[in-house]
Amino acid sequence: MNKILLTGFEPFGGETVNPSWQVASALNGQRIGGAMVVAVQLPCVFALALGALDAARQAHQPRWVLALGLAGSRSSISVERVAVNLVDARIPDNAGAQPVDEPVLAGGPAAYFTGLPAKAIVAGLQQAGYRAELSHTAGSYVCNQVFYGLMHALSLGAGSGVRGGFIHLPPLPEQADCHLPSRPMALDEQVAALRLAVEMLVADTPELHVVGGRID
Ligand code: PCA
Repeated sequence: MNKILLTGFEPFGGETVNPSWQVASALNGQRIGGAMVVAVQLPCVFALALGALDAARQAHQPRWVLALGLAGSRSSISVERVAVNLVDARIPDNAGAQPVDEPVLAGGPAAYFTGLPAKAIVAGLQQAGYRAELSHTAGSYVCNQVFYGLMHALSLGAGSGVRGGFIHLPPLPEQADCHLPSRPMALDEQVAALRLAVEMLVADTPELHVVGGRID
């Protein structure tokens, strides 16, 4: 059976939980729409995260790769559209490194677009009643690094048919240190939303060409 690799991050920035790993591990081992979910945790460490992702891809040979991370200041599930070749860390990573103005990949292209049907996933989530949005920046921290590295690796394997991308999740209600929205999304709701996103991805849902751009 085809596999989907779902990655989540360990807690970082002084938090004790990270919804991205809680969601990924909740779906681990489940069959969703004809695919088997394999969840792997990534370290929130610039020097290790991409190596861990590559090792997981080698080990599991997934047909889809969906990387998840926490966006502590957002209130919706954010389907990321673009990864940039930039690291500019606002806080140190879990190994104490805080690189500023470095490329993810020296000499690499400035950016990669997601391989997900991002607008279709946002629309599908919204129709099912979940708060979701299209995002044009995954930041400049470890999540963006992993997203960029993933899209770079998948571009090298163009033709292999592996599709992937990145989704940021909002904080859980118990993450009082984060900027909590008035109605935070509980873990159950995030898990259910991501199950639907995985279902749409493995069904090879085509992209929706509706307006999703922003002026600012
Ligand atoms: N969020 C951070 C890194 C790990 C995570 O879950 C980010 O958005 O870069």
